[in-house]
Amino acid sequence: MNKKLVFVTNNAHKLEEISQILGDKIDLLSLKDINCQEDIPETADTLEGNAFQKASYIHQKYGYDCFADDTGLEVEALNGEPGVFSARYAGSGHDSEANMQKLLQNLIGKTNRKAQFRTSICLIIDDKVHTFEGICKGIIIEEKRGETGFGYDPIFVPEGYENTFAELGNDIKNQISHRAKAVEALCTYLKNE
Ligand code: ITT
Repeated sequence: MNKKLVFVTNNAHKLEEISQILGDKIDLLSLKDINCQEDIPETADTLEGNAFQKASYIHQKYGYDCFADDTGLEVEALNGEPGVFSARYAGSGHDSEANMQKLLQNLIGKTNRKAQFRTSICLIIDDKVHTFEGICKGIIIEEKRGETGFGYDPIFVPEGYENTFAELGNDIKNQISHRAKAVEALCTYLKNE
């Protein structure tokens, strides 16, 4: 029988991406599936801390094996900003348009456009905590391009490509992204367990 794992996220895009990457090896449950409707705290000051906070909340309260991810866009010329604040860079509420505009403003006149998406996954299984990481390096372009994906995808061009994540589409994004790499490490662990 497949292992049941809850993915602790309220982001439907992330749920879709990860279920595509995991395939049918795992029975992936959403927060809806376990009837969890509350706001899960995410108040740590690191990606690792937030992933742990989200996963341990569900593990303690609902008793499921589960994992959570936290992702940030780290921009070199901005000393790693927006990083852990990526979702609320332009204020509370996940307004991707406002977040992208603020980032582009802050990069005006900067020649160093290097950035990376970093994902930290925290898995809690059989009462043990495991952490996995995935990084995707690239650059921030000057104007949005493309329609697919979410968040900062229209302004991020991954290394080795000329198109943004939002132009490349989910199939390519899911082969090379930060989240794909972190999930691959998670899958390798689950398979060898
Ligand atoms: P959950 O905490 O409910 O999982 P979230 O939307 O808050 O969902 P994160 O904290 O992991 O997700 O991500 C913070 C923000 O970073 C997110 O709102 C997006 O704006 C951005 N982001 C995350 N992953 C991304 C990706 O693959 N492509 C583009 N932007 C991304």
